[in-house]
Amino acid sequence: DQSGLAYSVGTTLDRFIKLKQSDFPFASGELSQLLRDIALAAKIVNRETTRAGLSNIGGAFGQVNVQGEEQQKLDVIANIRFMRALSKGGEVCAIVSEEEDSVIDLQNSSGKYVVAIDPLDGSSNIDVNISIGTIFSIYRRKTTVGSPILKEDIMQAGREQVAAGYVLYGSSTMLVYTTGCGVNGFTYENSLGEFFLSHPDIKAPETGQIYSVNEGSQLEWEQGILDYVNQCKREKFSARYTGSLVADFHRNLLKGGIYLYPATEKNPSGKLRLLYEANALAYIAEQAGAKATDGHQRILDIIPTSLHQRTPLFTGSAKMVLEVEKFLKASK
Ligand code: AHM
Ligand code: MG
Repeated sequence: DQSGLAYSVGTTLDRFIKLKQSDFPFASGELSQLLRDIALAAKIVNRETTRAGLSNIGGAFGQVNVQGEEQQKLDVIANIRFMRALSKGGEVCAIVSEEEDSVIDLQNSSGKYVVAIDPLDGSSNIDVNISIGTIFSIYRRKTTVGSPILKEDIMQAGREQVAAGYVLYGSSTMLVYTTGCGVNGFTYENSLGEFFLSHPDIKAPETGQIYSVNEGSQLEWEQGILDYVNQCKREKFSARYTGSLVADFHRNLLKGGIYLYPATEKNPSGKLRLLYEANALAYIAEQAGAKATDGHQRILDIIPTSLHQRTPLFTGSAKMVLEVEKFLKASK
């Protein structure tokens, strides 16, 4: 990486993106611009998030989204902000969002990219001041630029992603992303309004001592999950679960650990959505040397069949993910 000399901890996100553009041999700068558009929307959502308690925009909006869940006001706001950023930029031709029933075809004749996004994940945490996140995946469209959007542009396997990332609105706000050349994390400096490189080339520990799962669903788990979690307990691992996927994923990525959302009676295919939750995190996990599977196969190899498709998700330190797969197999 020839640009390696030109950036270091403290480099701004803008500068980093520019320097990294040379990683794409045919890049015309559109992907870079798209990443900048996302970063700008993230700053706006960060602003709305930090003052949510004050301006009375937290709380249920009274509407129900596609999955039948209560939509929070901030979800709606975040969705609007990201939609606006993605549609105004000109690089994107179609958007899939957790908050929208169907594909948004931007009718943008020059847009090369398709974006799948969960604008504000972990929304049950908004009102109680716990971390929330944005998750995004970027794909190159399959069909010719300028032609109508087809199913094959949208229903791409996760391994086709050209970039993916998340924003964690936590004790600090961070943007973590990959374009397939490792994972880098940027921390937001409020007073300057900039993201700065704080976590260059993130590598997940090979194993860890944290497991993150909603144990309230234990009676609904299949035997293999129960066996694995009992094993974690015998090894005296710590249980850590915020109910915000991005926060739980981020912690385990840095410290070593595993996040599990298995199939349950209520959600026989798990709860999380393949297109705009699992795929992005799976790509980041793999780029950091971690793993992500549905218990049997790589998340990135799943060919989606519907927009809001769900999948079980096991992601985190490589050895731990392999271990849970072993337990699942053994219990069959
Ligand atoms: P959301 O998209 O409605 O916010 O749901 C996704 C969230 C994840 O962030 C989190 O890991 C999970 O749902 C928690 O679900 P549960 O409350 O069933 O444990
Ligand atoms: Mg979500």
